[in-house]
Amino acid sequence: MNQIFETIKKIAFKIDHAIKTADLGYSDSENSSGEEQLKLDVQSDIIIEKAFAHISSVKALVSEEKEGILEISDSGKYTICYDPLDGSSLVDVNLSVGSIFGIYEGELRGENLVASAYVVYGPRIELVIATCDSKPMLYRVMDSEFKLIGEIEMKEKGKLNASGGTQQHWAKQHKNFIDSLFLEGYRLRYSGGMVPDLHQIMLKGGGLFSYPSTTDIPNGKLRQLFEVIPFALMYEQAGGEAIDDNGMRLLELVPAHPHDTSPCFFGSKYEISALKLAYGI
Ligand code: P6P
Repeated sequence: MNQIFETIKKIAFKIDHAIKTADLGYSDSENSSGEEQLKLDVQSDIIIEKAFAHISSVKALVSEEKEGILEISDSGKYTICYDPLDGSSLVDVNLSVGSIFGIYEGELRGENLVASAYVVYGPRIELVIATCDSKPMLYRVMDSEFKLIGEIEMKEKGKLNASGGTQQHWAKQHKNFIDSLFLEGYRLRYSGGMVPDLHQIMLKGGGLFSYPSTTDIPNGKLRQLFEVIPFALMYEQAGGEAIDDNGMRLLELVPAHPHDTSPCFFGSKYEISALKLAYGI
């Protein structure tokens, strides 16, 4: 597993360089969710694919930017599902973006996630790694190398409210719940980048990130294998919770298709309990 984490550190430097130097235009292709791809999306995907191509512990790769499973090695143990550059459309307005990695052993489902990692490309490059046996560990680049900063632990109750999705398409019960948090004094912190938005809530002590089922996207927007399940491990290991709109743990998701999405709620225990009450789940 350490071979994989060390490879992710090398990937982080390469993608950070690409972000700072690449052409921010659109390629003439679409990803498997039918979204237009930036040249940077394609370039980031290639960086990751090349980096893992000869790592002996890697069995296969599944990219959010492509259909299908790329077999790497029959003797490999882990399948890495990754979003090479989540929120990439924010690069051209100079906001933080990230890469997300879910490391699975066996069938691609929540219960088989053994570790997850994400990189934040912001004013500083930061990396967070969590396994099923550890709290999320925060690393920060200083003097051109990753330095361990420490464990991430969320408080029981936070102050931040990252409310995703188009508000005009929210269910009434969701709007009432989100408004109730603001009436309690929560502060809106939402950039449209899942990685920095979830990173901020974890590091600033807690709160709630929500991307619900909406009338225009009933199954939610965020992808189970590449985004939702990897962050669910992060939040649970940091002492928080991660559930869907039925109250099921996101780590119990079983995607029918690699690009399936799910409504998702990540937060401190207080906020998730309040959401369950509001949703009657
Ligand atoms: P919306 C970025 O496109 C992304 O996939 C996530 O990074 C982010 O949380 C979400 O979409 C933002 O979606 O609909 O709020 O703009």
